[in-house]
Amino acid sequence: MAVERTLSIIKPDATRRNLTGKINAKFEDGGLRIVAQKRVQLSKAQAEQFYGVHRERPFFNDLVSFMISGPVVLQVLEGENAIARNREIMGATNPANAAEGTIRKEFAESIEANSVHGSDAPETAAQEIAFFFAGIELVG
Ligand code: RTP
Ligand code: MG
Repeated sequence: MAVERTLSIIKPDATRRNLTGKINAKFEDGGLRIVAQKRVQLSKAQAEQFYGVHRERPFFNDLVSFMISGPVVLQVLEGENAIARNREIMGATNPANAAEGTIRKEFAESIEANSVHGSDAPETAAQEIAFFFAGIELVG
């Protein structure tokens, strides 16, 4: 297994409820290292571009509105098999289907307000990290 990096976002429903530390503990306890982290307010244009792959989906406008409804925490997580590992720690997109002990099972409010984002493949991880972070901000 290779050491990978993945882009994580703690979403506005979670920052609003002050859950950043509890979510970070799940990542660290799960074997991932937070190698970069910053709290920002996304603009509408940034959220639309980030979720551009979903532009034609019926939930796109709601998703963009939700993602700019408050601050998010952008993170780069590093570890063995980090992309898949992170998605295991997050749990299924819909919290109703998420396994016990996962972030979404414990914290998500709905299929949309589901507390975290994680990249889904090596190519998207590299793109998403480069979208939000400069190389100098990544300290392994
Ligand atoms: P993410 O990209 O945020 O890590 O989540 P994911 O891969 O598990 O889910 P994806 O299919 O990529 O969807 C992106 C985000 O859109 C919202 N969503 N809403 N209302 C709906 O039916 C619906 N479906 C998806 C969620 O916030 C989801 O994480
Ligand atoms: Mg996704």
